[in-house]
Amino acid sequence: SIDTMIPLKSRTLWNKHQVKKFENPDQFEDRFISHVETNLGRSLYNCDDLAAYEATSMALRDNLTIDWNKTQQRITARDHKRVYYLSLEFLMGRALDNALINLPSHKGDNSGTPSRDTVQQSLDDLGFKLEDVLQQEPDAALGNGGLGRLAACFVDSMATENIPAWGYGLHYQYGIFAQKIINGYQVETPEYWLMNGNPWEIERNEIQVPVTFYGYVDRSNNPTSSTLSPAEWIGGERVLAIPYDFPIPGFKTTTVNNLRLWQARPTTEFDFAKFNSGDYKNSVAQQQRAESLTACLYPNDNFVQGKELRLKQQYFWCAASLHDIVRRFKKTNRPWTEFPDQVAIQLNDTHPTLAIVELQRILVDLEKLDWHDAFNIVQNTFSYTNHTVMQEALEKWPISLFGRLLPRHLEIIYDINWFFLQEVEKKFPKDVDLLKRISLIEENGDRQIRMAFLAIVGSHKVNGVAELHSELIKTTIFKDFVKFYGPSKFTNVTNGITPRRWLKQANPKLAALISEYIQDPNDDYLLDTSKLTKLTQFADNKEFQDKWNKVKLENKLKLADLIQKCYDGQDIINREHIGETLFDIQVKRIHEYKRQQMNIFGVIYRYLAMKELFKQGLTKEQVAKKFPPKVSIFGGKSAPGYYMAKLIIKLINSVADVVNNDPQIGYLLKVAFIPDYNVSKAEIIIPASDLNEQISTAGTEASGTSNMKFVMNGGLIIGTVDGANVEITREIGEDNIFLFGNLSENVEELRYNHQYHQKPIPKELEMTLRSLESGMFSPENPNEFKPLWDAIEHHGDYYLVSDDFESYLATQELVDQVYHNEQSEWIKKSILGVANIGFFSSDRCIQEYADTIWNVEALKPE
Ligand code: B1H
Ligand code: IMP
Repeated sequence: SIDTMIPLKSRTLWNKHQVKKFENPDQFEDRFISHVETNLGRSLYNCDDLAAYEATSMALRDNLTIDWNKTQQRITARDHKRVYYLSLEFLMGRALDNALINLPSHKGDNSGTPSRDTVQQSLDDLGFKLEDVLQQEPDAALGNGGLGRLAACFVDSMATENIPAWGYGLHYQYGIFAQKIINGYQVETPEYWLMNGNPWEIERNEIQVPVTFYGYVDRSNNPTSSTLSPAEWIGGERVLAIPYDFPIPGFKTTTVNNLRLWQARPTTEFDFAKFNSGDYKNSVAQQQRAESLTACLYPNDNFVQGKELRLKQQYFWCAASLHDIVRRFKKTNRPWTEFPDQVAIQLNDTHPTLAIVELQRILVDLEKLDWHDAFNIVQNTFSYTNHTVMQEALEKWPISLFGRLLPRHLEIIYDINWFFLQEVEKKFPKDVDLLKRISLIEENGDRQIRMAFLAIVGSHKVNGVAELHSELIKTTIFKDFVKFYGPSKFTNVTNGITPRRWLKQANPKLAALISEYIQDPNDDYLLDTSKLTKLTQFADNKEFQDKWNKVKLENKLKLADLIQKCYDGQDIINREHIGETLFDIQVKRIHEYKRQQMNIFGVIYRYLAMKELFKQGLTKEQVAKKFPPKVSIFGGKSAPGYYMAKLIIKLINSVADVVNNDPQIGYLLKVAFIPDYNVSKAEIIIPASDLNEQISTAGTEASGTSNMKFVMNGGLIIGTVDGANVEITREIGEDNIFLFGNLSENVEELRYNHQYHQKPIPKELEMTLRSLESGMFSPENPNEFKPLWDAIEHHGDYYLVSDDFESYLATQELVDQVYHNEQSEWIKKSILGVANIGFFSSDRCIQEYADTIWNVEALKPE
């Protein structure tokens, strides 16, 4: 039943004035101008591209908001289960083009209803170019990399699949920093993405959730009671959480889901003690501090810093979200036992693990449920996704810090642990070592809470993000938990990407070619990606191959423009030869485990080998036979405090400096580092790739998702047998991917060998490292890159560059041969890749979560 604040007698008036969506170009234009003149306070005399972007966005948001209301009312009226996706990161990128693609009308449907094309035409008629208007939008870059972009693809797919779902996150004032390259070094600058306001968000000042920190636990009412009975937490510091809502449209559906991001605000309570003592300035300063809580995203990928402010962010976000979820549930008047039938909460890594503890606290302390009844509800509500096995990325919080900030939550964690260990003891009596290993508290040295273990105990399902990774967590970091719970609690859901953004939006020309040939004018293949297999029949078709190649060429030219802009107009890429130049691309966060260092060492080796041939008197044509034209493209941010990653960036830029300015080499080899890699740059870069590097040390990259994006855009992968590369190979066939390197099962032994035996360095790598040492790329400071060769030669080569280097080079040689001597074969591989990438749609992924973890069904609009 739907309740309302409006008296029944007023209902007719409300219904009479029901707000309408714009439903044709004329109505869009009307809405556009009305936003320019009213909301923006501008007019035709001063409406620039920015105002056009804002007005277009507001017009689209109006439509989405109307459908948002309908969607939410439908879910409430049907009393349908909701999914809540808790993620500290949502790397959304731009919203406008995405909203345009999700407009109801599509090619071939001449109903006159609005589509991207009609809006483009309207803007043209109003005096604007859609391309320029789209450029006005800053990226919503509230994430680091894969984990944050995955959350963004998931909200897209949940809306498209009509799953009633809300994302919950933080409304950071500053997203991931902007990266500048100055003299070859990364420099971070703050990215204030809200500079011009944000037409996509609805600030809901009417909702204010108080969140408490510090203080103490009061048991004075009942001094004999144990920690298991209700306690009162007297907080020491209070802030308010204000939601900012972002409508999430789906493709070919009017379902609009919600992404709710919380921002911290000071409470209106005033510190009168300070005020009376005349310390007005200080009491204002204290209030202002509240807002700094959600000021910025921690810019580390696959690394935890363990700062108190981060823990505060996590609790602030979990407490506000849980408050909202519980409030919504209470409106149903159902008994608490039905909470898990109405609510599924997915934890995107361990960052929101406190939500488990917070729900237990609400149920026990505030709702007075029995401890065990409460914890049953908790376990049936939550599920946890693990995204990494890297030790430095596993969250652990020191007891001392944690207990000061959240004293009651610490008690609850102790009690969860107490009951858990009792169960373990019952099942495996007298195994003291097991108890120590499996405990939620790490006891050696500074005592710490193991957040991943807490997430496992508080959830009914735990999943990894690709098959290899999901197997790996069961045999390594979570081995003891498999022993205790049995294997069925642990499962796999292989990651996916949304084909709307990563094919249709990023690569409109390829999308058009595909829909033409598979005869799908309404783009249904973007919903059912198995339809892409129809491309198989054209893989050998000469005419189709030519068109395919032409699209790639146009995309490469577009990327060449971007690179030229990044290099202040300097044209690094020779456009005359662009069609025969292999674009070899590695774009992702800079990390030693992702091995950008191996890639750039490969480039250096290639350069040295080419110079050697020239020295032997070979002509450019002869050298080109062995080393055909290639441009090596890099992009990615390093965490600000990650010394080695920053050094790798500097090396790439130093190598670029030398190679790009060597007239003997010319267009045969170029190196480019694209600064400030982000979602909107990815949309230009990925469609232009011939070859994509996915070369992590086997067993370190949980899944990777850009690998899927590259294949979906006709790029071929050179990669290790790691993460989702394994399943990509299975889907597209091993003839269509270039795999190399050691396998994850051998990594431990190889590392051991480095520790205890001097292993010889392969001669190509030796040559490369000595050129670094000679100062060839840093004449001013020959020792600049010493840490990079030391890591391999003296510090155990943890990432196994020396073990994989020869196989990497040999595979690169194979790549060159196929690309240049068997062009038609290459294009065929490219086509077959796209034809068979359908499995990696995030729609499939969301269906798996819905069926096997959330137990939730779609709720379609009527
Ligand atoms: C991934 C992270 C991550 N795994 C900690 N772990 C962070 C860990 O700020 N932190 O503390 C931030 C990020 N990110 C990535 O997740 C994996 O490395 C990828 O392989 C995977 O594709 C992606 C999505 O599952
Ligand atoms: P919430 O679920 O209370 O956060 O409300 C979100 C939105 O869902 C509201 O703005 C309404 O559009 C819709 N909604 C939720 N509950 C009700 C209800 O009881 N009556 C009418 N609309 C509701």
